[in-house]
Amino acid sequence: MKQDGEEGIPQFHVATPKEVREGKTTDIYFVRTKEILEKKGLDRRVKAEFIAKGFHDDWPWAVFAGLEEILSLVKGLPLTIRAVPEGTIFKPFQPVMEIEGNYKDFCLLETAILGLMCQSTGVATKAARCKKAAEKRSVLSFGARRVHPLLTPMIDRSAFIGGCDGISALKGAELLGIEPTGTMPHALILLMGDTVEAAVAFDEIVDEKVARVVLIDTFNDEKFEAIRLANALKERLYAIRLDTPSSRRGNLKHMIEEIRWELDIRGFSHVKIFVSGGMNEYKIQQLNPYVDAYGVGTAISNAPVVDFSMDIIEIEGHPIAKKGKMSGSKRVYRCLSCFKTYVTYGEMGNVCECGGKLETLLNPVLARGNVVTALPHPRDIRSYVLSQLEHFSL
Ligand code: PCP
Repeated sequence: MKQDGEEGIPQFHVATPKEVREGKTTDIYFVRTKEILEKKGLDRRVKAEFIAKGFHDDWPWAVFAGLEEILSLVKGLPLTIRAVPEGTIFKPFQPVMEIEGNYKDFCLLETAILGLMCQSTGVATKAARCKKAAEKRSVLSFGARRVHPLLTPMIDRSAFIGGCDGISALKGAELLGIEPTGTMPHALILLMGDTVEAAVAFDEIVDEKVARVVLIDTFNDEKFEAIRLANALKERLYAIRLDTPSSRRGNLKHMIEEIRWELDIRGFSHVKIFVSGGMNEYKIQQLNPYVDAYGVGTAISNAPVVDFSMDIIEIEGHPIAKKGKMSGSKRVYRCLSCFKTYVTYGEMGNVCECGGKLETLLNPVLARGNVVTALPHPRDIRSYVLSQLEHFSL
């Protein structure tokens, strides 16, 4: 039987992990560079560092992500890497990773390493911004349908470590060791022919531990659907979800305020309000007074990437870097009290100008190809991000 990609057989247009490790996703100019250096016998030992000169939308900070996949890519190679822990909140011009080794041993992997870092850091940062904006309210990542399915597990992991309280797709949840979270699609209500009928069927059939969150914008006015539903499911109704199409949204905040009022005066103050469709950190801040949870798709899964660059900063032990770049192998310290960050050339004491204790952030993760750092569970990375978020504003 003909395989995917054989003449006339459609295929997924992706590289395999093996091809990525072989450098098959590299930019051609690195292949030519390697050939020239080899023909000229220029096998140089270098240090190269990864920084971002700025972030999209003037985000003041970003959440570093992608390290575990990078270690999976380079493990076993004669390289030594220092990096900040995954989930570290960092600022522009602050090194997040440094590779040391013979340039020829990793030059065909620069493209892939940057790809792993740039996309997941963008997604994790947007997730953290939405979580920061939502304060104590839940933020669920519903963006699997907006990206190439072979990437959804990475997108979901980045959204989760960035701060999302849950994700909707199966594989991502499996990788994270959590239950996938979801409500119900419009399709169920259309096929059942009525919102309340669909809710009752959901309540009859779906596992008790799944919160009864019912979509109310398929057919009729959301306020009257909410009242009908609450009267039908009473205490079993956990929340209503509004995914109202933009053509009908008008003033969404007022609509939700009205629904909240109508539910409360009828004794249904236990029913929570869940909103999805076009949500991002700015819309979340506007709707917070009346909303208990958010479903965010595109804004997180298709977050702008963080434009990291990898630049040589040392050749054969001598500091050297291109124009616009500071040479030399650096140290990164952060104060555990005021969260001020210092980037230095050489060691500095462990006391911040505020008197707080300094921690080093850029620490060994790979030593001559061996992973020398514990890989925290995504849940712990998420807790690390949430603990830092308290010290950073949007
Ligand atoms: C989508 C789905 C996601 C929403 C939109 C993500 O709704 O419910 O929660 O939206 P965003 O990408 O704009 O943030 P529909 O496309 O109406 O799908 P369904 O009927 O399956 O809920």
